Amino acid sequence: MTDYDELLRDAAAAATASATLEALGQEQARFLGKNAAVTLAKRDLGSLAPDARAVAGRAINEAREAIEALFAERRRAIEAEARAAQLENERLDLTETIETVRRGHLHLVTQARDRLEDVFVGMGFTVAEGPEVETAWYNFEALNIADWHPARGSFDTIFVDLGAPEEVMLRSHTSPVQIRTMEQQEPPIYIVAPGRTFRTDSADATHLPAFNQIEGLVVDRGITMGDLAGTIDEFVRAFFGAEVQTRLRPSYFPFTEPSAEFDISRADGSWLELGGCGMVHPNVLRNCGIDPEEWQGFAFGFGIDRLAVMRYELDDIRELVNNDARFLRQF
Ligand code: FA5
Repeated sequence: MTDYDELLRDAAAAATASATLEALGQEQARFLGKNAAVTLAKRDLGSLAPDARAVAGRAINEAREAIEALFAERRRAIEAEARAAQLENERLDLTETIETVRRGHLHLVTQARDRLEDVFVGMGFTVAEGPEVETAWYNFEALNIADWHPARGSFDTIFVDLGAPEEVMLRSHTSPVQIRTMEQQEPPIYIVAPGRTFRTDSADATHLPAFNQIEGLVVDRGITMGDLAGTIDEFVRAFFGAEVQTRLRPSYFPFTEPSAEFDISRADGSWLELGGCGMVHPNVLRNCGIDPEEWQGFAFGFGIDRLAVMRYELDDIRELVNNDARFLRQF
């Protein structure tokens, strides 16, 4: 019996020392295989007397079961370790991926447009909109630009192949929204209309074929050029800061009389053209069923993309549409 106690201790040590299933299998064969002590002892039982045989047989079976239990337990332990190691290996570390996800934001032209709307809404204007595809009536005729008028040529219009020739077009300015508003609303009118406009202009440092304008229109009693100048001055200070100055220069637009172009001052003392403006021409008021003897108005229109170029001191207006994320991310 003492032999088996020692055998069990040896078997327990051998099982514990086995680090892999393969090593454990080899040790198991050594303690339970056909040349193992318990196997050989069983074979020799026949040579014993019947009484002794029963006692020895029971001892051998107990020893064998105990050794089998030892190896089974060790096998489970090794398998559990292997599973734990595999799980650890397969675990995904997502920390880095989450950290590199960037949030998008509004394009800087959209930011400028939103800010312009806020400034004008703060001054008592409401925001109006019109279609990007227009008819000759809204884009030209109602604005006092008859089809023989040379000013039509200066708008470099993109026509749509629909209806009569040159009858339907992508709007070349936001001024048609003036007409649509005056047709639908009774004065007094105080609106701004931002939106996309299109011309056959080739893209260069200061031009885009598709760009954005914002139109302003006021129609009320007793409106003068002084109201126009004051409104532009107030808006420019709200948008650019109190140190920026404005000036009006005489100019010509068929839909305003008198007409002017307005400039803003730059840090180096030079002036930069922002847009056109003037007192709404009596013909335009009449075209919309408004009596010019009773009502007067002023209007202005300028480029939002050019405004963004000035505000963010960009070298080239095309930066706005190149969609280079490294550029856009800065604003
Ligand atoms: C007009 O479009 C007039 N409708 C403005 C107006 C409205 C005058 C109301 C009087 C009363 P003009 O063609 O100058 O005017 O364009 C106005 C502004 O749009 C320009 O000063 C410039 O800022 C911008 N602009 C014109 N063409 C382009 C272009 N190709 N790319 C970017 N901005 C442009």
